[in-house]
Amino acid sequence: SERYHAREIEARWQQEWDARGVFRTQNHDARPKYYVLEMFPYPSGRIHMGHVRNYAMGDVIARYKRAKGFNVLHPMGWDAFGMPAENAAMQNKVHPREWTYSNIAHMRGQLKQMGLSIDWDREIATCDVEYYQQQQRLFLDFYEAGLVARKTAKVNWDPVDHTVLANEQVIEGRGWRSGAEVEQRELTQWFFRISEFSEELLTALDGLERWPEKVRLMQKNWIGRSEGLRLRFELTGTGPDGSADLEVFTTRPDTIFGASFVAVAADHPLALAAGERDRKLQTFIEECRKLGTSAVAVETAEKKGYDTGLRVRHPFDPDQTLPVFVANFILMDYGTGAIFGCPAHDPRDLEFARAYGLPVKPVVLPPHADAATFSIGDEAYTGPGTIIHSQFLDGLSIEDAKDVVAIRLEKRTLNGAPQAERQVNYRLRDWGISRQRYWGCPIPMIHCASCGTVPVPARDLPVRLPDDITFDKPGNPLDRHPTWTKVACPECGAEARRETDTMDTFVDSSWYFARFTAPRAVAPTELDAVDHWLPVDQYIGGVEHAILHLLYSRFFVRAMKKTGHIRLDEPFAGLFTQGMVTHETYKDTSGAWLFPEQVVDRDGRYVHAETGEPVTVGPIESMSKSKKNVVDPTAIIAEYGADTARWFMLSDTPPERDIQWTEAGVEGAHRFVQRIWRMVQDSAGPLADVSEGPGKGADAEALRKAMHRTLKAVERDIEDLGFNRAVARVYEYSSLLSRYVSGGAISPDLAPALKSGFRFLIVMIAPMMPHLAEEAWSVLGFKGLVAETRWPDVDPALLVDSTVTLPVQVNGKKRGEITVDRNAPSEEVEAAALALEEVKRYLSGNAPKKVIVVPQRIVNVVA
Ligand code: ANZ
Ligand code: ZN
Repeated sequence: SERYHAREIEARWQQEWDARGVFRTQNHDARPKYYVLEMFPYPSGRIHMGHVRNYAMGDVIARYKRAKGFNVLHPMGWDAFGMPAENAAMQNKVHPREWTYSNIAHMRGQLKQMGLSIDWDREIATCDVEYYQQQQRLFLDFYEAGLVARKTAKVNWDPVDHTVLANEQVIEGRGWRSGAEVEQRELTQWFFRISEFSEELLTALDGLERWPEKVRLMQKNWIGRSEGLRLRFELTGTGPDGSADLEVFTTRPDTIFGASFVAVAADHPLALAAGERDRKLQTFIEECRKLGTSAVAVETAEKKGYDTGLRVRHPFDPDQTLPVFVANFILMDYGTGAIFGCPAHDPRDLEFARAYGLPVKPVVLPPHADAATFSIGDEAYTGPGTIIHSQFLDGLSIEDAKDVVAIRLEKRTLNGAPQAERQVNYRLRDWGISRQRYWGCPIPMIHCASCGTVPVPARDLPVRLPDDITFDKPGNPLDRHPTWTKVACPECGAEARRETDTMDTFVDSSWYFARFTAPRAVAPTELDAVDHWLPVDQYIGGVEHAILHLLYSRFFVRAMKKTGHIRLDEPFAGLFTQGMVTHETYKDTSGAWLFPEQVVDRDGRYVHAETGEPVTVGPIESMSKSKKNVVDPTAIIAEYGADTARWFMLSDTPPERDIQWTEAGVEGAHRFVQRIWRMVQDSAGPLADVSEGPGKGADAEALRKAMHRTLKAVERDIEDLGFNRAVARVYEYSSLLSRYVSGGAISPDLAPALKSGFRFLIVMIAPMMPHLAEEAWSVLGFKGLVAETRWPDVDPALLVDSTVTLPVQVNGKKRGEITVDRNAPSEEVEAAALALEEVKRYLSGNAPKKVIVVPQRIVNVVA
């Protein structure tokens, strides 16, 4: 028989689907809806194996749900704004727009080669003016609704590139591109007030039952709700800023008797005022600023402090005073920017206390520990326990002690106000969306000398990105545009200046899933469409987006609801985070990385393909350009076909785990394609004029059972996203089929059942290997397209075993088993039990006293 020519065949079916508009989705349709979405790609230039895995999974679900009778929405778009386009512009003198759109064109072609069942009519790119114009509308509506704020904030500033850097772009204190030492700068920026929704974003997590527990937990921690106390310490004198007290935030007021110092952030007003008088402190403050304020930087840096010489009184022991430090591990924008330190029960405080020789006094006794001997070594004790060494708190639990301290201090007055106040605190900060970059969505605001900041009137949208920009100088090209920045103030008409900041690209990806429901609407959404389709039933993507992207999207939907663009709260009902694609790494004798195609296996040893020198095999790691352990999907598709690549991606490894790409694995998948193809070809002739039917005889019955059981199991596996299990069942089922085909000699009794058997096989492989499925479908003479065929109904009668296996007991002890027809009459069951060798032995020739048959359960022989 003829080999399967994937390239040709796949291209043909892709054209056919396209021509017939099989995957075009109407918003109005009587069938129930199903929205499946994979996180849209960044148009970097070419697709990578991670995309292949992600889109293969989504496509299985989309095709399966379509076969199950759903009206499926499965769209694709491009997360098209962002820094790399500008980098390309600087390096290769190509316009960011041109670079982006040509990448999109190339990648669209690559994705089409994968044979994805996508409604390409709904394609959007976030850099299309039709898209970002609606995003500007949303911004204005959010502004109107009080969800936008303009505030100053600290940012990482790259003094060479003249740009703000995200925390991830600062590597060991230096700009990732320029290598310059990053400065902390105060900039006035635009913010979305996501913190308005902190509580709601937290509590609604409980309702997201089809989200991985891990992701919900990550979001919870990111939002970081804590119940604590704002508590004021009295200064022994007047502070350098004229203050009489210092307010700290604590979640552990129960540890107040273990306090041995107080510390403030480098930018705390008290620190700044004290720094005015103390050059050394000034230098220390500057050092702290360089360290940066990202949580990671603060967490990992060595704890350092500077004693201001100021002292505060302990609230319950006025004779005891505590030193006030400026410390590098205190964040200004959390709580009050000041703490009391309890080294015995906080690791950071302990590290600090050891460095500065401060007392470490335990006040929480672990269960079963002895108060007389308990002391703190290298590790702070943060577990549960009972309060000790704490006067009126002694013997209380941590929770009760927190309450007692709060109640006492709430009642007490210090400098005319209660000394303490309870407070719920969130770690979640407002979302700074300003980027000093060109290739992003312009923020539709205008700065007027007399009117202040004025929104661009809706009728003047879009604020288009100008095309004529230059990258010859560092910084934001929009800033130095001679005409674009000049605009008449919408309020007073005087010459004013456009906002030149553009939006963080996370904004673009926070509502694209809503836009897909009416991608050409002249408003951000069409209410009917967005209400019909959302929430996304199944969202699939990388776990690297588990926090920010998902949280921002959840915020956006709420903000869109508040501004009348949507009527629900949660965008994604089901979420799945897939694992990475990994590969072995290789190095040559000089220690340089090698691409997999530069390495060959020579008699079980890896050598360099050209030089023949030995190659060291390194660890298996996520595919990455830097280690060269990448395999190009296009090359794989060209060699083996998309179906093989898809099948391999779905086989063996559970989708949430990392999958290792291997040559052997791909070849295995490819052999399976060929095997199915051969089987189909061998049977096509003999089955040409056969109509489907139950067939006759035991083989036909066994086959029918296998068909329905496999179908049922594959259904369940796909619904549970257990693609690897579905694949394993198809393997098993196809080898069963191949036994019946055995080179084309098919018995007439079996033929009608076998024809159905093939139909089932094809339907089941279609979500994973859609091209092979179509080809086999047509070769075997089935009508229409598999892509338009309903998933068969499982016949429940065929799922039940017609035989049952029963234990046989003699005098209450199990002595053997019999397998009988499920509905066999009792006499028949009894006879079978008595015929067992074991049973005969116990009866030793005598007739049994009694035989009790419990149908379909057990046989008991009384000897
Ligand atoms: C005293 C104390 C004793 C604390 C103890 C902890 C353990 P969460 O739970 O994450 O909200 N803190 C408060 N403001 C801070 C700031 N701006 N920068 C750095 N740390 C700050 O953390 C609350 C705890 O973190 C607070 O409770 C405070 O230290 C510290 F045995 O107060 B605690
Ligand atoms: Zn004005």
